[in-house]
Amino acid sequence: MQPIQDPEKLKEIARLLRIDCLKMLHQAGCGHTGGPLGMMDLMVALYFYAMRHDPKNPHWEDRDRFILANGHTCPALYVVLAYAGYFPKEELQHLRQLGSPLQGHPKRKVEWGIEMSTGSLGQGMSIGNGLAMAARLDARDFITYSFHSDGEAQEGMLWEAAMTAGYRGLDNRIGILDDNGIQIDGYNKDIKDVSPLKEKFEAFGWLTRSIDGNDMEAIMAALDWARLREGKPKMILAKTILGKGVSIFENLPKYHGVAPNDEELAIALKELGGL
Ligand SMILES: Cc1ncc(C[n+]2csc(CCOP(=O)(O)OP(=O)(O)O)c2C)c(N)n1
Repeated sequence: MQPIQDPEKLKEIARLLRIDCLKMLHQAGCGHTGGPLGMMDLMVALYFYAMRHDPKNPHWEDRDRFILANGHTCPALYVVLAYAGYFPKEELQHLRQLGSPLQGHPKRKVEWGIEMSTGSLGQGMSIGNGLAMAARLDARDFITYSFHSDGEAQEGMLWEAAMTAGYRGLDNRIGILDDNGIQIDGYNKDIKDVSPLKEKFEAFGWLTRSIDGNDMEAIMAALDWARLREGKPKMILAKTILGKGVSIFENLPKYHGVAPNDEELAIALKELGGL
């Protein structure tokens, strides 16, 4: 796919995909709303600006790989993949239905752009390392991106793998961590504060960059930075707002894992200009 260079176009795609995401969740009657809305700007920048991929050739050996380690936020991944053309948009209506490939957590289906089954938090970092090491062994120049969350950063497994990536200097590896301060049971600071993430990743051998993860220009600059730096894995620490774009969801832990009801959907669509 040709990268979209205009941040205004990317912002518009993010707005449209927030609407698709909410409609899909409303139709399903269950699923995660807050995380996907918060990370949508990052996902749009990844798939329409930064990553090398071709929806018409999903098995392309040299495609960049994307692993959604915080698998519960897959509604964001599904709308991005449908918009990119990996599968028909109508399939979004079948989210979480029996028999649909679009389950509540990603199930691997490379033809549809879903690189790996995820959902058990912490595993995605190791999967990313494996792909990055395979690229090295095969002398391929694809980049492996993995997406993480602050709640996930409470998992020990994430840190074991982060240590490996640093130790091996996996510079073909880019992480993005959605730091929205919220997890399933409330605010991280009231449960187990994972800060300072920057110092922790740096101590484990990563280069880091902290950004506002809802600022499209900042996201694009950070992805450029990450692609150009050599010698170490790179982690983009993105502060986002859970539920971004819909005032009644923003920053409220309740919306970590519930779908919008009729009334909430109406308010959300009005605010996002989706009516
Ligand atoms: C190993 C593991 N333990 C527990 C869970 C249950 N779980 C699902 S989402 C979640 C909270 C994750 O926090 P975060 O991703 O920061 O939440 P969000 O930003 O999406 O609100 C938990 C504990 C899980 N998926 N995997």
